[in-house]
Amino acid sequence: MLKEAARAEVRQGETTGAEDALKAKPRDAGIVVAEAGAEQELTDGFHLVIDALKLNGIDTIYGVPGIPVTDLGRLAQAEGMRVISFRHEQHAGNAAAIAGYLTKKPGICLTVSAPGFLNGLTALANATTNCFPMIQISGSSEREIVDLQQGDYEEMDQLAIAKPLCKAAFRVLHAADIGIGVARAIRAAVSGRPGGVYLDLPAKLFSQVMDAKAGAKSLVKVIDPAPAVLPAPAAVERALDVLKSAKRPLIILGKGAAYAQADSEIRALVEQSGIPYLPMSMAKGLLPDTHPQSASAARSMVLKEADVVMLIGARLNWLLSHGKGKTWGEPGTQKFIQIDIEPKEMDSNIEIAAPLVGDIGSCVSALLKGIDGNWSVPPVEWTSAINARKEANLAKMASKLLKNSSPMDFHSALGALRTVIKERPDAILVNEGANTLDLARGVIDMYQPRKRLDVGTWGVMGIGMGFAVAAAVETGKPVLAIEGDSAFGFSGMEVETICRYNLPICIVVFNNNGIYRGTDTDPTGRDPGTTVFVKDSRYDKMMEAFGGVGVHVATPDELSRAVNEAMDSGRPTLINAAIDPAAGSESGNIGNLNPQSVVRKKAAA
Ligand code: ADP
Ligand code: TPW
Ligand code: MG
Repeated sequence: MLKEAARAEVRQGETTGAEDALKAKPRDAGIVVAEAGAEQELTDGFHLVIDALKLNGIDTIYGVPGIPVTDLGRLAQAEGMRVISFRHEQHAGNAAAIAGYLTKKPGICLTVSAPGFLNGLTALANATTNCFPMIQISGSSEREIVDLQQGDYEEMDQLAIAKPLCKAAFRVLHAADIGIGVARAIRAAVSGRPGGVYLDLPAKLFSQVMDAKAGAKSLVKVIDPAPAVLPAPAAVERALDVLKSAKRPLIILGKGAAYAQADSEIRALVEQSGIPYLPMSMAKGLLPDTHPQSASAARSMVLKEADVVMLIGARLNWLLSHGKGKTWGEPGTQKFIQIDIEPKEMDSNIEIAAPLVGDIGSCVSALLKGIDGNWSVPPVEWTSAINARKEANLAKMASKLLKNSSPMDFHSALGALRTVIKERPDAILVNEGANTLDLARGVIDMYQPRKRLDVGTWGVMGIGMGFAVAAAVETGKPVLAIEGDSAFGFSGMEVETICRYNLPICIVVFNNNGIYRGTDTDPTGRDPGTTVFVKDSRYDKMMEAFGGVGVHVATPDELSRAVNEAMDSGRPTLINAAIDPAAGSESGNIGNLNPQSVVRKKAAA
């Protein structure tokens, strides 16, 4: 709060708006004009935004400073909020998104106008796609000038641009509406299917001044921001009937199930029903991957052979081959039950026999009631067939993991990291790349919920450092980021941020000299191949440049020693792990989605 007498100390940042507002005639309801010299307690737009966030339990902002939000960051820090300044907005946005996923409170990303806004927008769109709750708060230029297209500093109609890319978008023009604007943004982000929300705050708003008491009254503490959504009893009955009819049932857990934080209910459902389950990538660890009912190591088999599939917080998108095609059984032979808070998700790709619309905690609890009584566990033919397949596949993998080769291939390097996570199950694993992603997902068992953070629904590169920073900030746990060398490059500059905030993050760059492989060449001989990088780059030196620890390793033993040292010390560390440039395959596990030129292949043959 500001005292009128102390008006001269009002921070002006890069605007003179505060002074203007004090002199102005009352234009709008709620803005109290202070006559010069009056002893009135005042507040301004900056403080109201901060107070509104704090009132709603939001204590961290991820962003990049600049006009018109520089002072917002400063003041937020002064008011006790954690403000994490990044080197690029996309990474701040990714940090906010994953903070939202981890905490169920919207993560906040703060950006400057036009270019900064656009840099953050990729993360906002990605958050929406992944159902992560976040709010991008962006400063913007003045409406009067933007709407007449008169060429303001960083002019852009940001609200219009954000709208199609997020779940909801709002603009606040009057200081007295900041409370309600922030409240709407919070509720929109976390209620129902979570997602990204855009909040547009034009520069002038920040320096608008109003009576402090009226300002405090204008704030809104959102009551029950994400209300429970109870499934209809008939829908629960229907789902139970379908489930009971199954001979070869399967549960698929998605990241919505991990987000819901209904961990004990989900575990009870799996264990009391005896149904084998398959975790999607970020649902790994919801139950430990070593759980006897996990069907991960028999994935292709269970997807093809299950007769009833219950999806819990997982969509039938490309990651599950849309519920049809050769990944699945004969059309019409498999029935689906789907638990989701978003009714529109049902029948998105194929018919859902038993849609169960509600929040996962409520739906799973309702199902559990139907499972204690006369429930019979799935036939032993089904579970033992799965176990046999699992054992065979795990044995095949085990021998690959033990090789102590130099140069390392993906498996031998991942074998070392698998042990690290086994011994440190509370560490958070961030993972991106192609081979580095797909193979790590299969090799590294997770033991606790919400410990695996990765490229999600879009398979987007660049989430690495933003996710790692937020994971460390929000949980205080050590973070291990396993990064393809290409993937790392998208957010690599944030190693400075990691060093600046001295975060317990250990980055392992799987350096195979390129995207998928390091062996491509330019057929004309003029330039480097399109998928390769400078050979044997020393990414470890980047970390050293900012005062962190850089290590170069060539064997699994060296790798495991270096990671353990980093995790013990908690110091920012980057381990450059040399991987055989010829070891990877094009597009990792999703080569089938990669159109390749038949003509080029013929010519090469
Ligand atoms: P995955 O990629 O792991 O398969 P998706 O992102 O495709 O997971 O699916 C997550 C689903 O979870 C979304 O359809 C979303 O609506 C749903 N969801 C998110 N939170 C909840 C919740 N609390 N209750 C019910 N459904 C939820
Ligand atoms: C924003 C396309 C998918 S995977 C990948 C790219 C560029 C990098 C793979 O190389 P990396 O991994 O990380 O070295 P590895 O182990 O196989 O060598 N731009 C965005 N997102 C995506 N997904 C791409 C490009 C892509
Ligand atoms: Mg690579």
